Amino acid sequence: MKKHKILIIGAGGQLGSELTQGLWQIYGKENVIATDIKDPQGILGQGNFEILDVLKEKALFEFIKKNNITQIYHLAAVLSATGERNPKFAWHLNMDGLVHVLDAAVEFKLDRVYWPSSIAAFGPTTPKQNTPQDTIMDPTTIYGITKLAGERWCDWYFRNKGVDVRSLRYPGLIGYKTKPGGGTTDYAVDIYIKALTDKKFECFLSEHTYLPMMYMDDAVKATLVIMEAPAEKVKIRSSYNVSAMSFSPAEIAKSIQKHIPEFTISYQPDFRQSIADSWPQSLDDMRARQDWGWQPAFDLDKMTAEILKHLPAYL
Ligand code: AKB
Repeated sequence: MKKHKILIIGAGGQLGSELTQGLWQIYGKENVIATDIKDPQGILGQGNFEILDVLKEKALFEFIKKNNITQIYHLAAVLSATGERNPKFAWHLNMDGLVHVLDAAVEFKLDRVYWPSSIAAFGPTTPKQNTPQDTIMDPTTIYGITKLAGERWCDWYFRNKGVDVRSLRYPGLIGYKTKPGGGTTDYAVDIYIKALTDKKFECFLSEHTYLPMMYMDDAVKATLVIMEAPAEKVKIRSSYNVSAMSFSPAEIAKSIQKHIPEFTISYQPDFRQSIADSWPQSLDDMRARQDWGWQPAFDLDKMTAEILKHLPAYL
């Protein structure tokens, strides 16, 4: 059996740090190198970690060669809210970083590559309920534009260069081990922290803003399952819809109140409201279920119970 040597780019982020732990468990710390542009914090502290900037193509290629890398998880990206503040840099990192990785996959004949897309690749005229896999995609944020373009790059490298690239359109990801950075769905992480520390939360989205969301354990599971799937089962090479739950700020507040009755929420929508309003409210992920057996395990109340149990140790 071929030995895997895995490189994670952007391992210090919210998804990266938990995915790294999952990969360490499966493949062993010696076979999984976590990298980012800054020293690791928190849960990445005791692993195989190195500094690497995906925008430095030559250094990236040298790193892959020196370490005999066979697979890359490329997670480094600017998210939706931050991307609107610095659109040129979001384009540079999100696009050039991806193309560097895909070129490296060709050059070093990598076994496979993982790259995340997002619900942000959809836009205001996309059907909002049960958004189909194949539908109108007219993203209005620069982040969403890079995700849609990135999907097309992945599909192009698969068809024209034979790169075995796999991708998921993540909903908002909710975890408690690391803080998120710069996303529109991040209120659903902060709300748990504030529920425990202040017993109140001011939300930057309005009360009934429905968005698709996913608990981090499910996101890590979906990522590992699609990466383990035999190549012939991965029939979509742009990116798969994956879904777990949808809720509004009012509903997550109610779920928290079942554990912390005195918790209160208020609403002060800002520029992120129009980003949220341009995204789907729920997704049809039938293709992921049929093609490679996707099945989420967490709904809103199960996730809330889990987070409120474990989060205090991380505050
Ligand atoms: C964001 O809010 O920008 C991200 C996403 C939905 O991709 N969490």
